[in-house]
Amino acid sequence: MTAPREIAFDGIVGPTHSHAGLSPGNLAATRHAGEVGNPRKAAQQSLEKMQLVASLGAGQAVLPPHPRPDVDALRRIGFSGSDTQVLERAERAGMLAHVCSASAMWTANAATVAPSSDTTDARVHFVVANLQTLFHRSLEAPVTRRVLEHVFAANAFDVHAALPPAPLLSDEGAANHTRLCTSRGALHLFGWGRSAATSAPTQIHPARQSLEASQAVARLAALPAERTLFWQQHPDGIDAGSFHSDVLSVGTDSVLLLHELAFRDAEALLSELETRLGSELEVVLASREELAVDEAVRSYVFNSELLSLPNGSMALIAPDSARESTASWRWLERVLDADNPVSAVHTVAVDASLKNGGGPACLRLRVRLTREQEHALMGRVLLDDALANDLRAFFDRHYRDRLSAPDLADPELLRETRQALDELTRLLELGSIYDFQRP
Ligand code: SUG
Repeated sequence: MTAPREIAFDGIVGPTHSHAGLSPGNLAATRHAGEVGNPRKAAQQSLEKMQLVASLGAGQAVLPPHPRPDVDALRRIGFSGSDTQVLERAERAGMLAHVCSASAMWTANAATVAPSSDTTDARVHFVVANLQTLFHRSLEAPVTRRVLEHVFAANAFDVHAALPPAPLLSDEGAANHTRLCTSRGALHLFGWGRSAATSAPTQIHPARQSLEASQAVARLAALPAERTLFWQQHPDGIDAGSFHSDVLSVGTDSVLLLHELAFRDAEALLSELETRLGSELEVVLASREELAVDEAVRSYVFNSELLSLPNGSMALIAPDSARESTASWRWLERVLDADNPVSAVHTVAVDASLKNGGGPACLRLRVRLTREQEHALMGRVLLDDALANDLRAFFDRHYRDRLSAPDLADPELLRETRQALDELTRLLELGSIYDFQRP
């Protein structure tokens, strides 16, 4: 068995990317509600980010978008008639935007993943996230499951269905999960926002992830108890706009970067981590004085991708909004100066995604695979230059460069998006994965 490497699976931005303000507590999404979207630019920006990651020698792959508008979901909630009538009726009832969101692009919320090196049965486990907090995101779970079952079909992988969709088991996937690893072994840190015992910890914004869900995910993922740690997100952090723990923290292997308000009682967390992982763990903590929490959320500096590169160093892929904030940039410089493997910061323009509250780290699902497991992947999903060129041409051919709320009811958009996704599944050699492709 060869040493595993991490592959970032990014969600290809769907052709209905727009700004509908669907996520309370996600300040960027709320702030940009109603703006005209540019799906083509959004898709190209995220592809450029993926190409940067691949050019650094890190693993990069793609997952396909979900079919939107989701006409079947509208039928399930009582809209009837022809597809055109269903779209019109849903628009009049104010329900259309919910079934048009391209939110599956934020694959950090698709599932939680545990690599075979850490699980009791030595398989790679995926637990699909139920995303039950928000209607538009809850629509993702069945399609995510089908896509993951398709790509990770080999026996080395185990894809679990999402947890039952109830507030008690509210699960937002890997956005609340960090795998740290030192010579003492791996530790999976699960951030959670509320539990049955702490029913309403926040004052302003909803806490999405429940402790009960995180525990269920860890059980399903076959992670032994000694490899897990469950820690509460700081309620003040959530109230400041950190709806997932990846808005105020990022970590991988022996490095953890976090804001003081990412987790409750940061000092106790760090001392527990040191007990479990030893002094090899390198932590850089930003205090409120150094970086005000509002500014950290606005700049999305913690929502960077932290990559372990083949030469043993690490690089951060930060949103360019981090450069525009003096305090955030100064903090990044401190990360670079500190005694840790992080030796470079690259910034990327992903503003179309950022306007909906999704930075670089939201756009990828980290999957650690051995070479053998990598070879067992189905479909043409690993990004190389040829695939990047094909995707770029595909976006140019099929994606609009302007999409406003009234356009969502256009029956032509439904036709266009189905045609595009049908072509994309062929381009990615995935076969027929969507309901609309099945007789
Ligand atoms: O769930 N935004 C997403 C952003 C997800 C970010 N993911 C991570 N932090 N990992 C959300 O709030 C907004 C869509 C809109 O308003 O049109 C949205 O769903």
